[in-house]
Amino acid sequence: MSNNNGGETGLLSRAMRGWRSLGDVTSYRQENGGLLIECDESRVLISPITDEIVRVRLAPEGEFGRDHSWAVITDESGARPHWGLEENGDAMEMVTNTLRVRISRSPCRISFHHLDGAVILGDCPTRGMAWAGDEIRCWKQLGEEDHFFGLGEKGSPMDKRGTALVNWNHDAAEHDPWTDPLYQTHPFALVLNNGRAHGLFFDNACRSFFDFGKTSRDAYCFGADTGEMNYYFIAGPAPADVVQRYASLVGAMPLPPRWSLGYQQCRWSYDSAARVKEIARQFRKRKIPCDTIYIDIDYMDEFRSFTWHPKRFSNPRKLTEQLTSKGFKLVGIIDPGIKCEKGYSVYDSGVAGDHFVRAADGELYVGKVWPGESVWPDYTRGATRRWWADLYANFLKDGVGGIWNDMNEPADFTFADGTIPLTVRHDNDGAPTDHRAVHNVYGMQMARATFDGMKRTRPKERPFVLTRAGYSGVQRYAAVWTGDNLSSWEHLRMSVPMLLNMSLSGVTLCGADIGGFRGYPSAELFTRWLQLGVFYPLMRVHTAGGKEQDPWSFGKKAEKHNREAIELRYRLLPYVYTEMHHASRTGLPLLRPVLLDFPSHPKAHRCEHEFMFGRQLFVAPVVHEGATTRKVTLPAGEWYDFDSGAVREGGVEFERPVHLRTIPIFARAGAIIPTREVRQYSEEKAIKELTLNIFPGSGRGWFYNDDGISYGYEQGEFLLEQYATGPSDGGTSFRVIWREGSAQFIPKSYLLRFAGISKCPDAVTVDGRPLTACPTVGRMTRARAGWFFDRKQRSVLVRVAELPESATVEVLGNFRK
Ligand code: MIG
Repeated sequence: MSNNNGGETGLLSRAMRGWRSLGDVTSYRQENGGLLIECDESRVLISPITDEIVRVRLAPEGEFGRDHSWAVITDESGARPHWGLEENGDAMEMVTNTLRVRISRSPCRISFHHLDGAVILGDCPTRGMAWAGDEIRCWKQLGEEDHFFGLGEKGSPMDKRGTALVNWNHDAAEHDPWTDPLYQTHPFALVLNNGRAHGLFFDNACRSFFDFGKTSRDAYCFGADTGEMNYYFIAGPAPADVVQRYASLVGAMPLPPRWSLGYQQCRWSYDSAARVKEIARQFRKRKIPCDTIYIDIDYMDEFRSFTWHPKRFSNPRKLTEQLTSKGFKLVGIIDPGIKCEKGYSVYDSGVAGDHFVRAADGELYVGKVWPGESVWPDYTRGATRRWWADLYANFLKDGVGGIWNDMNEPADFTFADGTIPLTVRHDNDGAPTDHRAVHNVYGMQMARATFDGMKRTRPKERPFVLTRAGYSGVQRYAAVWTGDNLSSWEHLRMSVPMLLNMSLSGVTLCGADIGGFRGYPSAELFTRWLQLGVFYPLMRVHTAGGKEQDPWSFGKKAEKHNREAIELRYRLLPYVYTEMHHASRTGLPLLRPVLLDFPSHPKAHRCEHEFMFGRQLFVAPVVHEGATTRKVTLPAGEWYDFDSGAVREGGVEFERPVHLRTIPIFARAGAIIPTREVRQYSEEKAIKELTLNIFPGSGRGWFYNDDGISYGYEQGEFLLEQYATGPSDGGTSFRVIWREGSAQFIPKSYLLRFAGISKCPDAVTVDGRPLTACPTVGRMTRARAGWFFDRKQRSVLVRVAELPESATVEVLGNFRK
């Protein structure tokens, strides 16, 4: 389906007539921690935010508008870095501790340099920043080796060089890999040039675009229909520096509840309480782990948000109680389009509080979505967000565990462009404006109100919100799924670069509909997609239509493979949770394109169907139908097959044979990966025995644990351990480097699994004291402590009941020769 919003690729070629570029510098002065530059009537404000982040604003007619951002978290302290001004003839330079910002005077052009003068990013000398009426643009020089990533939710390919993209949140119900725009707007680009990175964040929520050298060979361009030319330059040089610094501006994902990292089952729709209970029963009966079941719009009473169907869901509280007793969370969909109907309490209280958007003539705007004639809350208004948040108080009493916000671009079936009219009025946080200025933040502000509502109702629990639309920073409030994909191999493949770029753009908790939303997957496609989905931060199956898409819907053999894939996710859950905790603190994602950890990898910009999962694992999912092998090139260094422990050299392509059950996963040399026994849901039992999978080589590992749901971790109720491993004089050693937090989250015992050992060791010691060698795993498991050599698995298992801080375990022998 084509749409009116997308694909305006002639943006640059359309004559430059009417465009004015910034002229000569006429005066300048320091102001508010920045440099205010005048070029006749135009003004530019350049403000270092930190030593590595510089903000640029342009006021073509000299008047800056209100300084307001939906994305950037303001630093309350207002602390600004120190910088100096150097003037030399035709330019002046603002110098921070790490950057030089050069402003040439005639004409006024801005470029960013390393301290030694080497240029990182410069305005295009001819055009620079320009405007025509309300439209604004900025042209940058395009380097031959510049490659572009980020941009949030975009189709293929991963590298955006040579493409032009539009940002306009859109209900792209039938998209393909080339459809643009989709549901979200993240005007953030990570630029990679020969292993060095910098970033650019264009914080303008209006309809905007990026043209990464599609129209011009030596320039790239970004701009917007209206709003301010307001961008942030973010220095690297490592891609991870850029991602972390971007997160410092727009916020990182807060630590989600652990249950949301388990397996999630969704469909449009499980349309009665009986059906939901039956699905739950099947999962437990078939021993397929699952944490979450979703209910789609049909649970409502005629699509009225916050209601239940009186017959099919006559006793929601009883339903959620039954689900809770089996360890399931129920997530319910809530749409923004409110049925226009007197007597419906949400409509009535919304009208009373003047919460719905109005047309330019002051009348309520009435459009059309699922409930028929509908009105839309103005989430850009503080009072409306509070009203919306409070609506959850009652709803959540029925025991719903999480909220799914859909249709919040917002989608409106009335017009061909799929959204509400641009002339509709919004409060815009106290600066009334029309829809065009806030369209791209509508969904994010809905998610924000939902998050606040959950938090207000259950102040002790971390909310789980899933949203379709969003803008930069949406990760502060919600997880994101990529909308209505298709059950095809092409869409399975497309999801990888899409989610990798979303992850670079700050959206850590993201996923695509596993199995595909429209259409029906073959058994093979479904299994392969589920296997890929093990590594989606949000692992959710979703579909629409007549056929079931449950893990058991494709026959016995497929069910077995599907169960194995889901079980793998549950085994990896301690690792996933640890890495998500790390992400919440650093802004670095769980799902990582190769370029993030290996920027110098010669093909980093083209590795789009393989990725790092957390800091330690490389995954090469099978993405082709009927595959019997998977071509893999690992990044430089030594790697170990996660299952067999076999060593693999990086940098050389090889073919890994694959069966239908195979998921090619490789661990870094020296990786330490915490895993646990399979459970039917994330909180079924506390970890009894934590397995640490230790791979040959020198490296570190981490384990994070807490109660999985509360904010207790902010008060010290958590455990964080760091380990190290490496070759030692007599063999291999493992050590607990430090342990932080509270003893209650320490596992009852640890199983250290030293992989890649093909000869029986001479001895295993803990702090120099020898442990008992056990003839079988069973014996070892029964003993409090001991070790066992598993010849077949080529590993040494070491069981210890206690692992005190700074304890050292050594596996002694000449076994790696
Ligand atoms: O107009 O609620 O993307 O996940 O199942 C379709 C029904 C509305 C679109 C969502 C999809 C959901 C469906 N919704």
